Amino acid sequence: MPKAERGINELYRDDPERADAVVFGRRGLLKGVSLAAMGAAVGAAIPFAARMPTGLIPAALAQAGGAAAPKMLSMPGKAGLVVLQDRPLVCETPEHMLDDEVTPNDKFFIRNNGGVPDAPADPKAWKIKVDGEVNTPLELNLGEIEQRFPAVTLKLQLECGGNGRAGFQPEARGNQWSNGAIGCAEYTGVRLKDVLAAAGPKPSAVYTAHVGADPHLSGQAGQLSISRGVRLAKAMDEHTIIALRMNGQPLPAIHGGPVRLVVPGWPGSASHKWLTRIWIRDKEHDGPGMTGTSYRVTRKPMIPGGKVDDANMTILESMPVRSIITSVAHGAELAAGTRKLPVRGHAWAGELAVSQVEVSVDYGATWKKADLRAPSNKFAWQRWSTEVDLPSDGYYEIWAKATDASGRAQPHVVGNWNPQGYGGNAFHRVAVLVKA
Ligand SMILES: Nc1nc2c(c(=O)[nH]1)N[C@H]1C(S)=C(S)[C@@H](COP(=O)(O)O)O[C@H]1N2
Ligand SMILES: [Mo]
Repeated sequence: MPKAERGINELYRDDPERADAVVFGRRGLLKGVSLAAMGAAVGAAIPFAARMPTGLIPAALAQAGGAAAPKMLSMPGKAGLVVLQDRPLVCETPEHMLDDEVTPNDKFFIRNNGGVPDAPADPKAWKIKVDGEVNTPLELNLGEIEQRFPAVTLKLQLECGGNGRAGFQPEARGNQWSNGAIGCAEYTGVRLKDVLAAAGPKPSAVYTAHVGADPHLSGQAGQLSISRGVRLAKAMDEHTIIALRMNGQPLPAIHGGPVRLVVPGWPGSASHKWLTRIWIRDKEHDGPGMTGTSYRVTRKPMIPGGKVDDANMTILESMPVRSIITSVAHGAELAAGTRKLPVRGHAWAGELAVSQVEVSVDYGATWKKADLRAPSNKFAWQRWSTEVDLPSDGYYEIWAKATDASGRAQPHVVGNWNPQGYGGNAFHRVAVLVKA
């Protein structure tokens, strides 16, 4: 076993041969001493060891990771999320805490790039400006917005563009999210398209630019911590909303209260919090988070860790297909003799619907099709469920694989390497131990 202070992923990155030697005993077929060594490492016999690809890091070891136990969030109104960063505050929801059909406010992940603005004394007086390439620039407070435009309530997935980043090899820059930078809450607000229609986009209008009230970490006034935008067509989608409520409550301050955008299916960074201005532009927006390698993926694959060719980078729009297992926690211990295990979770695929979810307990040698529900509205995640057979006691990994409506499935390992690690959507793997 590697020393606890050195994570197995780190060891694989720095010295893959030694890592293999530590985990597998030697390269080659998993048998004899190597198998016994790995079984000891994961704490049990591995019934499907013969089907385990050589070089695969057992999930139990991979996610045991580094030295320190994860730091848990302690904040009124929030559950014990895993803190990835304090300043700005970035917190991930462990996958098994995402089992609810609709993600409650307390369990929703947090991704700030700057500070949190002071809560307004009178939320209804909070103003939003719409200007730029429009015939009638608007400045409306939230009271006026609610009065003037029809209300809409939708369940919408909000996923950070970097969700799954921890799977990139070599490591990609940024917060090392597992799969928990996702939530699907029920938001209430007005359609952005109704507000934009009232302003009257000019023929020159092609892109939005989003501005919010969160202070930059440098303390410099006027500097934006992030300002992204989307193509006008996405802004005009009827599921893109200006949200004032989350799960029936006034939008919590940490999630952008009193008002934010929700631009579902695209990187969460487009869903601007503490919204104060929508600037309509006659070209692609170039604010912080729009340029260089930010929120960009490759057109053609690049050499992992290699030199970036700017011309090969393109803005990430629809998020890729992903599924998570939410009914059983990673590292769960099940009673000896457990032979059937109900498994369920959620799946989503950016702009697309999910067409199929499959589950494997034998390292992908065989797959079982899960029951998959239709989304309650477009851009809501989809519930899947099934039951798996565990032929004996021992160590298992449950793998989930979703396929989107275009036929594209999640890969075994993260591909499409890009410098900031977007779109990493490898299978979610959960280790369980049926205690002998
Ligand atoms: N004003 C503002 N809006 C923002 C951000 C931010 O830092 N400032 N972070 C963005 C990013 S990167 C994500 S993933 C989502 C996260 O929303 P949440 O904190 O409600 O989960 O908010 C987006 N909106
Ligand atoms: Mo994000």
